[in-house]
Amino acid sequence: TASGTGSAGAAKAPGDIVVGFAQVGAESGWRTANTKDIQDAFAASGMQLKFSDAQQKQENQIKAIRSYITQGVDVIAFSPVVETGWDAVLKEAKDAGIPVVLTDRAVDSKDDSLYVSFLGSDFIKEGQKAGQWVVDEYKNQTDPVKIIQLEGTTGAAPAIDRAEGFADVIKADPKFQIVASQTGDFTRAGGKQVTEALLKSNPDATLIFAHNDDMGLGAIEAVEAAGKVPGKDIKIVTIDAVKDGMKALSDGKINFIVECSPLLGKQLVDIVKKVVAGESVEKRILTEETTFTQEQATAALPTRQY
Ligand code: GYE
Repeated sequence: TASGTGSAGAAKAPGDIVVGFAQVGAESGWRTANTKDIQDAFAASGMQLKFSDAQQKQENQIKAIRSYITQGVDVIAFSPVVETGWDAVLKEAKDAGIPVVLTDRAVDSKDDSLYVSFLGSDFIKEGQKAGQWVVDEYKNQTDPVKIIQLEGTTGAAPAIDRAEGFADVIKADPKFQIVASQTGDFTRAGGKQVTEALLKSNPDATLIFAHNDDMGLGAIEAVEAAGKVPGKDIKIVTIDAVKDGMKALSDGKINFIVECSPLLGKQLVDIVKKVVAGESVEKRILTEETTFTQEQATAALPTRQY
């Protein structure tokens, strides 16, 4: 039970509730779907949403949060671009009596009274699921499996946790070797550029683990430019399951995708309503997710929302 900072007492009409949302950026298909879902859910709720895009820069997000504090919004929600460095600004929000809800990404802070709730995925589990697919896929191979890892934004919860979960599972067999690991910043351009360079220095790599679909899609271009066949010569495992990723999976260019749902809007609206009404909310709310093989992607594509 984490609430209590909400303005309890006379119920506020939805139209009088103002929420400030500080988004990470527009770096990926996942992020675009997440932004749209949040904006749609708030529009449907009748509440007022102030929205800012930090272009993947923490300083911009801190500025946005400070401006929401100055404007005296009822609730601040944000998806922290990186895990650390939030204590000061979150303390300012707390001192101003404005509850903060974390969506999608976690903060690394000793003081968990700085936010009322954290809604999002279990990124460690996602990395483990990707690792488990790799272990199963190569169960009959004894030769080393040389892996290139495309990391998400340095210092971001999903980059840290997905790497950790993946490493946890593959370490059971020393034949799995991560021969290179570098950030592609969760973007398609970043994934392409890093893969180009890493394929040159590691021509014997046969597997790419990308922390999101967009970097995997960039990697496909680099693999093809190197004269190799993505999905065959170089297998690719990614996380997200946005439409472009699912298409590439169905086309055989990606081999496996772990789902991470960007559809957090409705749940965020519910949390905000409760917080404003002074009701208690769960400190940690997990989203439900699955995984997709190539066949499953083909079956799911026609009805995929994002
Ligand atoms: O996987 C990636 C996006 O934080 C879960 O951020 C999110 C990640 C997502 O850029 O595509």
